[in-house]
Amino acid sequence: MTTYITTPIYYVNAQPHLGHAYTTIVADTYSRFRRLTGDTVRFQTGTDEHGDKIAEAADKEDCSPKEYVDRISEMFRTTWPLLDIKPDNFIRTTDKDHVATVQSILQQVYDKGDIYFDKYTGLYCTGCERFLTEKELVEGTCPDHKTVPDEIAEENYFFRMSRYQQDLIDHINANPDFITPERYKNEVLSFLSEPLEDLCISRPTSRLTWGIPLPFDEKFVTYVWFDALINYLTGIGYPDDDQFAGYWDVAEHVIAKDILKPHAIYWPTMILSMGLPLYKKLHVHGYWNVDETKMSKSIGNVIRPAELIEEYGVDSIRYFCLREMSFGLDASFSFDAVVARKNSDLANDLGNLYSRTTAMLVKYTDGVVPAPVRVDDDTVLADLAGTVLVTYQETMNTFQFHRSLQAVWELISQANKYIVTNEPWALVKDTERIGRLHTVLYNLAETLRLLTLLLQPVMPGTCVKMAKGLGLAANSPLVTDLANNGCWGMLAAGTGLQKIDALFPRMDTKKKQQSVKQESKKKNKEKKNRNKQAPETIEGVISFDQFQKVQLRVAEIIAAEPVKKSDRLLKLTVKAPEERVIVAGIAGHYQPEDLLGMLVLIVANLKPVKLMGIESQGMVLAAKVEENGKTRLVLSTVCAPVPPGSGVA
Ligand code: ME8
Repeated sequence: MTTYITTPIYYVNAQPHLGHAYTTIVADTYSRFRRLTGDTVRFQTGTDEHGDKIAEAADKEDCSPKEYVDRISEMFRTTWPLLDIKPDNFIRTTDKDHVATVQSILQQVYDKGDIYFDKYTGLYCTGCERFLTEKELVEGTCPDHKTVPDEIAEENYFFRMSRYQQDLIDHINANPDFITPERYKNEVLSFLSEPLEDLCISRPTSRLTWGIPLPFDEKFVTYVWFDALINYLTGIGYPDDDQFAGYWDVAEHVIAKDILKPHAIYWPTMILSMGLPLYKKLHVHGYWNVDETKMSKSIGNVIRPAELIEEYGVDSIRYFCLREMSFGLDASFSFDAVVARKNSDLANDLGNLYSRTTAMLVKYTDGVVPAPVRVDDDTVLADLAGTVLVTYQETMNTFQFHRSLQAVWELISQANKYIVTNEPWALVKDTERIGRLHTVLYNLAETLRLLTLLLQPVMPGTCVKMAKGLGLAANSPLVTDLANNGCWGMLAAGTGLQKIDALFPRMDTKKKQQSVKQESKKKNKEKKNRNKQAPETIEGVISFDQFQKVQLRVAEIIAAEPVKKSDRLLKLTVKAPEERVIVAGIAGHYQPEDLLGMLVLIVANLKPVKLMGIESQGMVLAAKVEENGKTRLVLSTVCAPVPPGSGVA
């Protein structure tokens, strides 16, 4: 099979930030995953270099647009290898062949009668590089750039987008996976339920010269979106290249929701006018926010990928991005969240499993993978690996990367438990149980091999190390061929291990504190301003390590009832994800029936205690408000639905 995956081509009016990095990591991960399954893959990214924004940015820097775009485009190009992102093609809209193809498409669409000349007055947002409708404005400003759009009246060329409105609606309805996640498909259909206006596709040279000249009127240049979207075709050799059709048939675009309309409406109608089949899929993700605001160059709250990599390492950042964001929803960036993921998921769970297993293999079987004995008696890891492999592939194919990683971590966590339950250190002391020891060690080594295979797309560098430690070449089919080796039992007994360094040394939280000092200083200041009564110092300070021992989870309340003879306690049955009972002192604050279905935060690893004869297995968190000498409790909850049992970072 063939895969063609693209990112947006980024504007070169500023340097790359984590938002750009995220989309490009997603496309890179997907392309690596499809390669694991045996596909021929083409992955394209690039830079969008024409238009008002770029001309303005060059002007500010006192250089020609060409000098300016060359410099910033290079910054994008050189950032991607730092993140282990390997595109097959990096396209620039100033490339000669792109310019020629845009002009020939414009001529074709014009000749067909789909472009006409007219007068137009509209509200133009330079940040978005497009006219906004009144409906899109929030209190008179662009919702993304928080600026008042300019009213512009001029004569221009228009593309008859409206002509293709019904065809597009029909296509979306007939192909439920055309735009995913579903919320974005619904957004587009809702937009299309109103008559579509035609699209202004030119700018007079009196206002802007930095663009591709219209082939049929040299007094105009092409509107930047009409130019930019065509990159998806020119990058694969449209129209003449032999490889074009093979890639175009399977084209998948990844974008964030800011550019949904150009991709889900302008682009398909342009393609329909050209007489080409529509792209296969549009994958839309949410925003990375900092302090609840979209990370954006115009707001200035950006996180630079290069700085993150230096501090935390490439693979920790790739993992963090994919694990922390539920594709389609917004996510919050914080340095603390990166450190927590690194220390807990990578150093503790994965790193420890790897180092414990390889250390035991070195100690108990001279660093050689033993042959399993009585395999049929012990299929716990093999069975779980089977289900994880299915979930992993389904979710990777549907861009639910956080779920793929959750599934892989189930296997890691089960394998860590497997070590504790099977006590290899005891087995080795008993000559009659050496066969059992060999089975246990084989199962653990095979789990590591499968983990190396499954984590390749997300953490390629780490997987090279993991493969090496298992005595396998980085390109061994055992760790790079999911189609043939994505099943249990492929690691050959007799494989000799090699020594490698720890995969993820725990993050020194002090060091991290230094580097994020500025951020926390700022936060502290804000906190103080918010609550003047907040104490200056906090008593009973605990370390980050101590805090990490507290397991916080999201739990769904599935039953609630008063506790007999108590006017303070309620007995709650929660799913977290296992069912458990928690006795909570919230009777005066909530009616039992109001609690059903609520997603609350609980401390999951408290030692059980008996309250009024009922064993309470945990504690529910609530805000404690002191008002007029009385205490009011308000349960802490999450602001969007999440599966019960989700961890709290
Ligand atoms: O729109 N969170 O370029 P652009 C997540 N040139 N993703 C983010 C993000 C954030 N806070 N900020 C940016 C353009 N992105 C056009 C595209 S395509 C034919 C032309 C990512 O530089 C995300 O992928 O403004 C978003 O869609 C893209 O950068 C916008 O990049």
